[in-house]
Amino acid sequence: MKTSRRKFIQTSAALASMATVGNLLAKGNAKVTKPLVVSTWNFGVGANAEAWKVLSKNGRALDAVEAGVQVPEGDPKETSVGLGGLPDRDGRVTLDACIMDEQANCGAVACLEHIVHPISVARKVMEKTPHVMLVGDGALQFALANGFKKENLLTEESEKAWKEWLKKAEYKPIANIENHDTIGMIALDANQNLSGACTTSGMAYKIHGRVGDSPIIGAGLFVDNEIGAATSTGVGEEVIRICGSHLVVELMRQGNSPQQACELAVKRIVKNQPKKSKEIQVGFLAISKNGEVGAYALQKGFTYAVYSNEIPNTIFNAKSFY
Ligand code: SD4
Repeated sequence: MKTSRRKFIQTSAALASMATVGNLLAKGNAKVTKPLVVSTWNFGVGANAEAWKVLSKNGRALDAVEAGVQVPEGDPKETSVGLGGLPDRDGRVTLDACIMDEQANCGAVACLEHIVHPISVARKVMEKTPHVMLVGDGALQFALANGFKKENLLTEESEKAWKEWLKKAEYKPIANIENHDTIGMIALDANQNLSGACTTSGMAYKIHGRVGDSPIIGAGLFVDNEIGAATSTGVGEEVIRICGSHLVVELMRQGNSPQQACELAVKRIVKNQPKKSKEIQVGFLAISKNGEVGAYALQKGFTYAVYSNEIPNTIFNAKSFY
C-alpha cells in the first residue's frame, strides 16, 4: 500500500515535469479551467480524488472540500490529521478544523477530541449555529448532540510514538516531517464558486489546549469569492502572527498573482522573525477566481496536489525562500 502510493507519487511527479500546464504551474503562472481543486502535501492526492467526484459532477466546492479532507481525517495511518493523529504531550488527540464557503459563511472547531471528522462538525457549526467557532468540551458536546459518534482517536502506533517521545519530552517542532502537517484544500467549482477546508491534529506533543492556525478563519484558511482562496500549513503560530491566508487573499486583491501573494506572505514571516524563519516550515497554497495556482514555503519540501481537467491529480514541489 505504502509502496504503491509512493510509486504513484513518483510517477505523478515525473508526469508533472513533462506536462506543459504542469511546468507553467510549477513556475506559478498557469491558469486552468474550472473546476479545480488543490490541497497541501502528498496526501492531497487522495483527498483531491474524493473532491473531484463532487466537482466533476458540477457539485458545490463546499461539498467537495468537505468530502476531500475527510479522506486523511479518516485514515488512521495519517498521523497529522483526524483519526490516528499524534496526541498532545498529555496523550490526548485534539483536533482543529475550519471550513468556508463562497458567501463568507464559515465554521470552525478547535481542540476537539474523540470525533473522526472535525471538518463536518465545523460545517455544522457554520450551518446550525449563529457562531463561527466552538472549542474543547463545548465543541464535543455540540458534535454529540448533532449525531457524531464518540471514538478513541489514539491508535496503537500514535500511542507508541508518543511514549517514545515522552522519554526525552523535547518540545521542538521540526519542519516537514510527518508529525507536523495539515491538509488545507481549496476548490473552484463549475459555477465558479470558491470554498475551502483545513483540518489537522496540530503540532504533535503540543501543550494541551494549544491551537494553531488551522481552525482560524483568516490564518489557516480564507476564501473571498470575488478574489480567490488560500490555505496554509506549517508552524501555525507564525501564520497567525501575519493572519496568513487572509493576507494572501488581500495581496491577490491588490493585483498580485496567487504565486506572488504566497511569496509576499512568506517574506513577511521572514521579515518579522528572520532567525526563527530559518528553522521552521510554513507553506501557503492559493488559487485565484480565474483558476491560477500559487504555492510557496519557507523551506524546501512543501508539496501540494492539483486536480483539474488539464492536470490529472498531480503533486508539485513548491518553491521556497530558503
Ligand atoms: C498547526 N498548521 O497546528 C498546523 C500544523 C501544520 O504542518 O500544518 N503542520 O500549527
